[in-house]
Amino acid sequence: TKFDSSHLPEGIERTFVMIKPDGVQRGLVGSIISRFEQKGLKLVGLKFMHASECLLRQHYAEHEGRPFFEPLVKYVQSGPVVAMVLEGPDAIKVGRLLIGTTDPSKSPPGTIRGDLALQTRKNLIHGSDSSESAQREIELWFGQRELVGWEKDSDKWLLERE
Ligand code: IDP
Repeated sequence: TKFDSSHLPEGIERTFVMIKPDGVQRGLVGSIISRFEQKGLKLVGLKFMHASECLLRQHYAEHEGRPFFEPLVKYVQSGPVVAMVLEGPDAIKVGRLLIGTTDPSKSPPGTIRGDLALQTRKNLIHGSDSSESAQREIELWFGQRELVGWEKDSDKWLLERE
């Protein structure tokens, strides 16, 4: 596959996160990215784009046929989004924890959805839910040259490596 994660150190994962159009329209891009940055996850890909219908249908393929599928594709296509890839220990699980539960009204304070959103229909953000979906989504949204591996100096204060 295009993005084999075997080159990553043991326990280090990459996850795909997307700030949906409501996050962009509400001016929350900076504060949402900050939460991941402050947690210590490392940005290895970042772009601002208007996702095509075709891309979104593939991205949400597992929901095809559900009643919310068409409105969902329309919502995420209604304006530009911010797509990113974040790397770190347990990045997929950690990313989901920071994001919170699908329904923001049930998502605890301290989570992105719990603090900043009210309803499932406009829940601000997407994050991969498994290593399979992370791999699939990163390959779908990013080209190989758009991902940048780099050494983050502060990792020595965040990661126990020995
Ligand atoms: P997740 O984003 O928390 O992983 P999923 O179940 O994968 O949640 O659903 C994908 C997206 O579809 C949700 O983030 C939300 O925008 C939308 N969605 C899910 N369930 C519903 C629903 O019951 N009504 C409306 N939209 C929904």
